[in-house]
Amino acid sequence: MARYELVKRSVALITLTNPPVNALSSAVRHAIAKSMEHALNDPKVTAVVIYGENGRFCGGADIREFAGPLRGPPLVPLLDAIEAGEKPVVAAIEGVALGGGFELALVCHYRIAHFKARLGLPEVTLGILPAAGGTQRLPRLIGIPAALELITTGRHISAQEALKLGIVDQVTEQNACEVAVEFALRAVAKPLSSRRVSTLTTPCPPDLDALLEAVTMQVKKKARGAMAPLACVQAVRAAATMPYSKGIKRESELMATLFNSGQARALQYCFFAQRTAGKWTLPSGAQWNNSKPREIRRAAVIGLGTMGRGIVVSLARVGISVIAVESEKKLLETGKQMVIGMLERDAKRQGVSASLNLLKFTLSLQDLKDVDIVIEAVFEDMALKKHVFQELSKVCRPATLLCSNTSGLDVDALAGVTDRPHLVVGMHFFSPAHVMKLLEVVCGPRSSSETIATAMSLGKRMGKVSVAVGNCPGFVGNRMLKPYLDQATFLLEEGATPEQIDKALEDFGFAMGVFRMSDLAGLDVGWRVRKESGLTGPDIDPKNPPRRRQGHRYCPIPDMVCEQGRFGQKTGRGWYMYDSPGGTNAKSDPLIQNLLEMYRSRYGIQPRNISDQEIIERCLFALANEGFRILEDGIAARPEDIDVIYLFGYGFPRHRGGPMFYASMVGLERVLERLEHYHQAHPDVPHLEPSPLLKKLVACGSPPVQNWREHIKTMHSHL
Ligand code: T1G
Ligand code: NAD
Repeated sequence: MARYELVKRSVALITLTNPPVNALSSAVRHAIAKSMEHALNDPKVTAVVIYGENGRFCGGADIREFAGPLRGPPLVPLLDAIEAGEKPVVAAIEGVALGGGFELALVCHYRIAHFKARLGLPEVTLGILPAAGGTQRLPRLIGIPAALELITTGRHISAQEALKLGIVDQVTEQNACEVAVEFALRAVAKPLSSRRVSTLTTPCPPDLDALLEAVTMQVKKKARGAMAPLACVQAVRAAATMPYSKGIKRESELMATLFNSGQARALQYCFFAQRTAGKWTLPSGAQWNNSKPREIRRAAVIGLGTMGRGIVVSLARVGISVIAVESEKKLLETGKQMVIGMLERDAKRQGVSASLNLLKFTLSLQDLKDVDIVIEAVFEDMALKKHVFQELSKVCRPATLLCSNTSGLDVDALAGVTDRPHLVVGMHFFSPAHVMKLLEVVCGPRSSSETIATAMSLGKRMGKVSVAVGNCPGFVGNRMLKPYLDQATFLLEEGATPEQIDKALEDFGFAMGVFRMSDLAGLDVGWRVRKESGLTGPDIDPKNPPRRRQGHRYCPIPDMVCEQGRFGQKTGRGWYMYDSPGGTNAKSDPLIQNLLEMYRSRYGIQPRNISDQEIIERCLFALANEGFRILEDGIAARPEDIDVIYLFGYGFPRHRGGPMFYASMVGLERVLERLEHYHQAHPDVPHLEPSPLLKKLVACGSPPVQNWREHIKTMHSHL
């Protein structure tokens, strides 16, 4: 777990050897303690270098050990002893120095970083805080404002930024270990007292209280209910106002509160769920580690609308050449200017030149003969998409992969019109596609494992979190959205307002409530879908009871809003009003209040007071209930996949873990009981009826979410 060797006759080189990230497991801590003791006691040793094997210094505490009792030497006294030692210790940082790994570097007397290294204290993203002295040492080294920013965001910084901030002493393009050994030899004669960071006085701005107050407000607003960022501010305050010996106690108290919280469990679950999602498996036995993706060098994107532009930018950013196709000259030119603008802004931010030579814009599909992959992003219209796929089938060489960015249409129906159904797969990006991290890879029944592997790996290369899902209307994310949206509009009928519902969801932690989100996405999109599915529009049979469609309860309020030309932010009016079309500042609109009142009186609905609890339960339990059905249907392979989709695609609060994890935290029995209650009250709403899988899990004693798979595996997989 750590190798000890003597180099240059007098330097003890301690190399952490715990792949893949040299996490500080109990065995590693034990090995460091023994090695340090040896080095400090051996008279031949004049200096020490700490290094990590395989070009990775250290990824911090071993998160997998958090679930069990602490074993092995605790980190704080171990690190204090390294700092207090009488021989200079130099950290040779390559790859990453994160969390406890960064804290280990902070107790070394000098830090040398490779120019590609990244450093940071990401504990806050795991619902905890840097608890091995990080909140006390970093402010002493770089001052309160910079330390607050790094600790409360968990942001990784480059070696160059670390040098500017005074965190590292030298950045090198050579082997950091070799440079550190030479550095250590030169450090032997120098006094160490000023190099012990815990003994430094924290540089404090004169207006410390005002600064902490302002940061607390700012952090609170961004945290949306997460506790860890605020605890981080309190810990840094201790570094400013207390001696190290007291500050470290405060850090430990705050950590104890966070460590046992549901939020920390949720955030740590998210960390592993994200990694689990990459490990897709098909019933055929093909999976992430036995299916080879194809190499993608040249891509094409069809349709340069909202989605196509972002997809082109995401591809070009990672060095893939792209041919972008539009249907009309004017649209092609507009799309081209937008894409170039986005790439130029990118390049300006990074201080490099935009990779515009990778791009080609055309009106002709004939130009796509030689591409490796095509991503279609034309209107959501099956006939049009089928036509495009038929054309592509004729034009592209037989090995070209054909992908669709459809939000919910049948990917297999598209495969069926081509000469290569095994090379067809859905690549469902989220808007704006150059920003949003989620990619649903929609596996049709005929998609080959190589095709799926290629789409998953391309997504990863584009910086996306890719999740493999089965093919059904709406796939996973949009299929679950329907019951969630329906509940929100039913609650409007019954007496709630858009403001109240949004506030309840935002207090829960959503980035945006459902109505603000709909205004942003555009209300016309759903309206078109409802018209196409025969739920609204001029062809509806007037004999239909007014608030029922296809045998179920139906709320026509969203259609009424659209009929008034209110499509959301883009028209300056939607569920809210905005200063102008395209505005983002949502204000309550009395016209919507009137519309709701008139609607209720027209249908004789007596509005009632609806509690925030009911809003949360109805919206979120309906959402999770559909998630259970998706698992039952084999459309998602694991609850983790569903949670990752909601975290990265729909703004679900990370500190709640995702809809499925949240249901397990609430308690499956309670979720079942509430769904039964609401279904009894609303028997004409099928999605409130508890799913068989939920009932089954409750009957099995409500196992933790990581064990649900055992209860699902007998069911049919569409993946
Ligand atoms: N503990 C346990 N496992 C870890 C781990 C860790 N710290 N970091 C990574 N892994 C596993 C990961 O689950 C995956 O496993 C494999 O390593 C490769 O990871 C005292 C309390 C370092 C930037 O938050 O951010 O220190 O899926 O796929 O893309 O104050 O991993 O193969 O089975 O992510 O190259 C703080 C977390 C801990 C860093 C590498 N540290 N790690 O990214 O590979 S708390 C962190 C990362 C702490 C102290 C406190 C990234 C990475 P598997 P990967 P990667
Ligand atoms: P959009 O209307 O903004 O753009 C579609 C573009 O395709 C238009 O510019 C149109 O001119 C072009 N086009 C139409 N037919 C064409 C053809 N034959 N050849 C070349 N170009 C053609 O639509 P959008 O929002 O970008 O959606 C595109 C696809 O992405 C749809 O399938 C949609 O469901 C899906 N999608 C949209 C979102 C979203 O939030 N907008 C999110 C995920 C997926």
